[in-house]
This record gives sequence, structure tokens and C-alpha cells, in this order.
Amino acid sequence: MRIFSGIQPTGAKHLGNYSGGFRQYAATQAEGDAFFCIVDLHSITVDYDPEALRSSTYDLFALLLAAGIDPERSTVFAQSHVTAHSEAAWLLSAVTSYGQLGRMTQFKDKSEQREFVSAGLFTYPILMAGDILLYQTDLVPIGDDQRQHLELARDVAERFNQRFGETFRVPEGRFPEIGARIMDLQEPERKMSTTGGTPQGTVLIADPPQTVRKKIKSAVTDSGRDVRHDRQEKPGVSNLIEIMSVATGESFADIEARYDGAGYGPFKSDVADAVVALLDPIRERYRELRADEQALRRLLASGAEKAREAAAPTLETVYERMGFTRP
Ligand code: AQP
Repeated sequence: MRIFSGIQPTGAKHLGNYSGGFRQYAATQAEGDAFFCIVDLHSITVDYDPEALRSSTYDLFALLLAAGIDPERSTVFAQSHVTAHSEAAWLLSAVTSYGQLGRMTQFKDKSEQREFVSAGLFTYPILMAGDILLYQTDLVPIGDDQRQHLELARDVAERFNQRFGETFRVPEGRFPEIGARIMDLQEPERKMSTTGGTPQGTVLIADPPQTVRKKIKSAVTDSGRDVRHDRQEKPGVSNLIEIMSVATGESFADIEARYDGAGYGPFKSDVADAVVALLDPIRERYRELRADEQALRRLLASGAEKAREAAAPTLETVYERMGFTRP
């Protein structure tokens, strides 16, 4: 089975990225032939700093390895190292609906937040479709926020197959049962996010333990009620239970039963401990791996080589089916 997922290198990675992304990647790599792509080309669709992009590409690579991705077993690479991705994006734009792109909620949300809206922000989902389809992917482990983009990738594959002949496998998404949408701790009606969240409500993987504790202890909940009673109507409380479940592997029911009748103070304190225990070893491994940039560079280069080989036959078929002469 082919597995593919992409992760943006810009912005500090947060607990939501771990929960909906990294955690799943590490788990799915045992199920097949996995490709994890650092999607640096996606990062230029909003304002960014070129120097920061360069170093954050290595930051993310080290973080993925620290979170349990094994570069011997899986192919981990940077999108810009495999030119097939940019080519696929242009070719697939011929079978992508302009109207459907305009309905992408991420485009609507992100374009509202800024004065300059790049064309790349609008066409980004075509590049993402190319990323996935080039590898004849069966399974895409992602968080809930990427559901609509994956649906578009599936539509692109089907439209291409109908118009030019069976070429792409139509991929399925895999969303974690728990933790597919971690919410902002301060504004629990919004997802925890790199660009759209509150700094105090976003737990970063890089946050030192005292910062993690502070953020979780100041999470928004209602006052004067107990944990179990509030779960149904209080997204802030459900979110904390979900975070605890991600960190410890316990079920919602077990967590609720344990804190039945208890106030928020001890509950939040235990959630904070669980998250610190989860993130501490990842941060430690990250520090060690990030210190050796030469080694990261070498591993990325070998990942790119494997990815180029895997993507080339599909890209060639696309050119041929679309009627291009080949050199
Ligand atoms: N809040 C979240 N809960 C669960 N999963 C999440 N993901 C993102 N936010 C949450 C998942 O993380 C994976 C890697 O995502 P990415 O780094 O490529 O960035 P993104 O999807 O664009 O999400 P960000 O980091 O929150 O950035 P913004 O909000 O600025 O777009 C993906 O599988 C994603 O689903």
C-alpha cells in the first residue's frame, strides 16, 4: 500500500500538527510504502521569509524524525527537490475546476486575513493534488482540516482518468479517531492553527514544559462546573479531554470517569503533565538531530532520489496521455 502525506515547513509546529499529522505518519509507516513530503513550495503562498524557509525545512525534517518517522523505512523528502511536483500542478490545472477552488474554506479563511492574496493561495490545492497523485497513493493520513483538499484531489484524479484514460489511483483519507481536530485553547470554537490561532491557545511542540503548563492551565473552560457535566456543551472541556486522550492513549470514558465530580484545577494540571510527558522526549530527540545539519542534508538528498524515481513514471504517463511530444 502506498501512503503519502505533506507537511508545511513554515511556522512553529503545534500539538494539532502532532495529533492529526505526525502521530499518524509514524503509525501508518508500518502499513506500507510511505512518502512524507516537506511541502516547501506550499509555504510561499503566504508572506514568508526566504532565510527562515531554508532553516525551517531542516527544522521540520528533524522534527519528523524525532516524532518517529524512520528515514530508512519511509521516504522523507523536500517537495522542491522533486520537480515533478511543480510540473504536475500545472498539468493538473487543466482538469481542476475553478469553481471548486473558490469553494475551499481554507482559501476563504486565509484570504480574508490578508491584504495581498497571492494566486498561489488559490491554486495551492492543485499542487497538493499533484503531490498525492504522483505517487499512486492509496492512503493519505491527515487532520480534519485537509478533508476538503483531499476531496478535490480525488475529483482531479477522477476527471483526469475519465478525460485521458485510467492513470491515477484515487486516494482515500485517513483521519485519526481521536485528535483529528484539536481546538485552540483560548478560542475552542477554532482549530489550533499556525496562522489563525491565538499564541496563548496554541501549544507548540518546541514549548518548554513551563510554557506548556501555563497555556493548558489558562485554557478556556466554564467556571464552577465539573469535568463530566460540562463535556457535552463546553468545547473547551471536550478539547482538553481529547488532548489528554491523545497524550496518554486512554479513552474519553476512562478520563471522564476518573475526573467525575472533580474541578478543573486538578484536571488541567494532569492534562498539562500528560502533554509535557508526551512532548519532552520528542523535543529532546529533535535537539540532537537538528544539531547535525550535514546528516540531515544527506538524508534529505537520498529521500529526494527515491521520490524522483517513484514519481517519474506517473509524470511521464501524464505527459503522454495529454498528448505532449517528448524530447
Ligand atoms: N488543529 C489541528 N488538529 C489536528 N490536526 C491538525 N493539522 C493541522 N492543524 C490541526 C494537521 O497537521 C498536518 C500537518 O499540517 P501542516 O503543517 O501542513 O499545516 P496545516 O494543515 O496548514 O495546519 P496549520 O499548521 O494549523 O496551519 P494553518 O492553520 O495556518 O493552515 C495536516 O495533516 C493537518 O491536517
